[in-house]
Amino acid sequence: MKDPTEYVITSELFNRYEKNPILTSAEWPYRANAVFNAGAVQIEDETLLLVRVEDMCGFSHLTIARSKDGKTNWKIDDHPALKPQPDVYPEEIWGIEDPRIMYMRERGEYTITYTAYSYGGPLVSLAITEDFQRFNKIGSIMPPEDKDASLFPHKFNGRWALIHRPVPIYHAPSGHIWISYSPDLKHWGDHKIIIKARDGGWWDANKIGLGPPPIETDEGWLIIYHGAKRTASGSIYRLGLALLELENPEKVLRRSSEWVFGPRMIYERIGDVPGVTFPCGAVVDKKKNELLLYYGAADTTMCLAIGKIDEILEYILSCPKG
Ligand code: BMA
Repeated sequence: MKDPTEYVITSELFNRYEKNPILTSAEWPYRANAVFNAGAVQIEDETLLLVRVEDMCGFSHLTIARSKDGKTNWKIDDHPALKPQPDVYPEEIWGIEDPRIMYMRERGEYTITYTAYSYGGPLVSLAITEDFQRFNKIGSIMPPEDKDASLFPHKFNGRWALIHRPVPIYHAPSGHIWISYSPDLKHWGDHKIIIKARDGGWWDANKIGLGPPPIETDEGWLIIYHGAKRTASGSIYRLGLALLELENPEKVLRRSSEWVFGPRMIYERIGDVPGVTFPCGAVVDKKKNELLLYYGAADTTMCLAIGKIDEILEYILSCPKG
């Protein structure tokens, strides 16, 4: 039998870092089952990952790892930055997962939207920090079932905007990408679907969700989203692209028909949940024209893939109108 890595398609827009995985539970400073689905942000000369760590009870918390080049020599905190606090936030009873980090220019603060795993199912929670040392948990902002959420970095017509993925009871399990608005980051309304899951045999049929937070480019907001295609042996989590209008992110300018990244390597195909590539964070290095995509592989390790920003934009601009 051939090694599945021999089937790697070389024309993918994102190239895997040759030393993947970049973080595993083996080098964690304390006992952990898996480290994956990290949020990412560049702060001055340092890349900060807020890593989802699954403990040996099955619950997740979030711990910081830092690196100068975003690839090697990760300094991992020996304690969680954010942990479930079900006594104060009952919705965190079964853990907190999958953070997306956004710097809010006007406020000079970072927002962290994450999944709180409540009795009623996963929901969207928000925490705010200036320095990644002290965190102000705002609490839940969307009821279950809802996840894959990120804020935009500024207001639109006086309101903050949130991308998220509620799961409806009709046609379940399914879910489209929605946008909602708030005057104060607490009260949300004006909910609208912006990107629909496709149907039938598509790679992004039935269930899609935002990957990293929206990335501001000259052409529009670049959206990297996942599609979960159901198969006889579980779902395959692959990634596609969309482009939203800068002034009005409800307007989808382009959307890729094909996926641009998906599980191929052994570390993406074998793990606690096989066949999963799941990014919650990306860092743009404008000088190098690079987009560093940080993704969880098989719900087990943290990996990195790198794309050229101009190639990614050229590709999405060649895709069908949204
Ligand atoms: C999604 C999320 C992710 C996870 C993925 C694959 O629904 O819960 O945290 O990586 O499933 O298990």
